[in-house]
Amino acid sequence: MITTTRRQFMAGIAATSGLLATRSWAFNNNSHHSLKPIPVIDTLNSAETPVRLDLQMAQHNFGNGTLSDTFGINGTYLGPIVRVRKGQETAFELTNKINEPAAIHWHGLHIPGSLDGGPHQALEVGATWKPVLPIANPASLNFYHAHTHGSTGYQVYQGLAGVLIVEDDNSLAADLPKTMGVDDFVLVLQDKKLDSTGSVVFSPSNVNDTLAVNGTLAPTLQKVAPGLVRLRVLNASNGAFIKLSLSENQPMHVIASDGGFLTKPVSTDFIILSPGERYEILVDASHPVSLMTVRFDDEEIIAKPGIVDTTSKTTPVMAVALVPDKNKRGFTGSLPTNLSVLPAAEPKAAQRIRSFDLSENVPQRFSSIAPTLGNRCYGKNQIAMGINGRPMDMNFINEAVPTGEYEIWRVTSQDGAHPFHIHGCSFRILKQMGVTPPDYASGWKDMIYAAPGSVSELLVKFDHKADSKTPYMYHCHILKHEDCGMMGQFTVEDHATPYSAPVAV
Ligand SMILES: [Cu+2]
Repeated sequence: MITTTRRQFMAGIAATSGLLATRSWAFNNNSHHSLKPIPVIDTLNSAETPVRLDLQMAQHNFGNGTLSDTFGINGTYLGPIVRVRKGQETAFELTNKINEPAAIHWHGLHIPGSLDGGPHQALEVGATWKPVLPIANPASLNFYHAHTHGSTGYQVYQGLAGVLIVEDDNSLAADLPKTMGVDDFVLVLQDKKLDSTGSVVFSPSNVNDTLAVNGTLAPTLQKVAPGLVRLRVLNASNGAFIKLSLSENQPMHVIASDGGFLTKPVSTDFIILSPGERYEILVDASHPVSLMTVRFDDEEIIAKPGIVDTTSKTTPVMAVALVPDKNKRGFTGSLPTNLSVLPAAEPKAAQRIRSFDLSENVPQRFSSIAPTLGNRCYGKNQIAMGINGRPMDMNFINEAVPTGEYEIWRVTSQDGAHPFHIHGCSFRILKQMGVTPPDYASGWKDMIYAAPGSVSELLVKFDHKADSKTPYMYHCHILKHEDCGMMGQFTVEDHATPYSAPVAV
């Protein structure tokens, strides 16, 4: 839920006095009249249950003074940050007050398929869903969002998305910045298209140059407590890959990936977040520093072993200056040495290998039935996309997986870089595009990129069940690809006979 107060806006302007001489991209490219802080998203604490989430029609001001038609969850755009505790059962109450069916999925949570909120669980208009979620994840940044068959891209873009933070004993005791809006910031990044009147409009096919952070277009300046600042970053874009770095290439310290803390901070010049990915980073804001963002679409990025190539494009689309303010009291500690204990990712533990080949085309016989499957494609002459030759079919189970057994999932792509996501689990990346992943991607993940001509492998185990009525999904997280059928379904059951549908040719 987003609300930008006049007080926050004025604070941003006040912070500029005396700082205009600072050499940073943000200051050189914006008049002080346009300086905008990062909006703080309201937090709902699971101590007050049920956690009520109302999906509603709205109009939202993205910070440019124009109202845009949106969907919001409790507010005018996006939903509140929901904070839950590991080990607690948390009751939710979701009501669909928009004008079309909508499913809400808990991306990242390890919960049974019956609670997962996938496309089989769309809420009809006016309906209420009361799931009680047993929180099993370690401390992590998760992403609840629309997952409605054929409409995921549209509904997420309109605002049906939010952050769910799991805390556990380790995270609560950790010596880390924890004061929201002072030394700890949630950043929900999304690219947006503006029409000639300044309204944000749905843009199904393209990736756009304007980035919104927490529902505000291109914030430019945030006052922070001097010292280490924690940024919890979610790329909630429909299709944009986002590279984050600091203005003078200072190191950023990655402390957590999709599924939780790394073992220790990993220092890096930059990170890349595909749509759906999350990272938490610590940034030294003892002195002003700007967070730079460069965006790529799936055709602009060039896969090279292990990582997408960022040399092809370097112009930032947004820079947010983090400016220390002595009046803000925040974290005074130093970089932690240990964050968590992760088990070794042991490929030998795997009992089988499954393969997933992602493609923007499917064989002719599936192209002809594609219009009956409820998938929605946006590209010119685009009829169906698929995995292993098959477009998403709500009535077809692609894989059957036994509970509690390690497997290697091998992910390849025939065209473009596809960020692959699996429901109901966290996994470990063994190989990303042929080589060991960057250290910051060595911990718990639920996203991996696949690119043509390379093999990516992950080690995964499912601890919860999903039957054929509410199976789990695996899919490309470029939402126009997911909506067009680049998705499949799998069940997880005790002692299941492992099954993979044959690759369709
Ligand atoms: Cu894709």
